[in-house]
Amino acid sequence: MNKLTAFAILALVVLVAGVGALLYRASTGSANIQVSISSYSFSPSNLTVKAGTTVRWVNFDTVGHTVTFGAHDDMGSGMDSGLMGHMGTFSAAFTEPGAYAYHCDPHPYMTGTVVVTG
Ligand SMILES: [Cu+2]
Repeated sequence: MNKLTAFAILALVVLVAGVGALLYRASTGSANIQVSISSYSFSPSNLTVKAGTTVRWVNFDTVGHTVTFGAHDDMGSGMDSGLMGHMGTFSAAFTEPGAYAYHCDPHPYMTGTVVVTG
């Protein structure tokens, strides 16, 4: 095989890999955004994402936390992660534009907002 053929094959492999990666991304939706929970706070606590984005929370604390949407005194009004232990995760897809406030149920002073833009 001459050098030109080898280069053509290499270029084709790179192209196929690139297209494959794009298709994979398209099939799994928009980019995922991560919110860290550590030292009793959400980081970033205020997040703006485009509609269709999946946000993933990861609890780096050894203490259990929740990601609970809606008011603290109005349980059941929205999504709730349930208690997440160390390295526990919770993912939520945001499809409708709006501002979504959440807090940690055991520690209501832990608050955050996800703003979804169209
Ligand atoms: Cu908490």
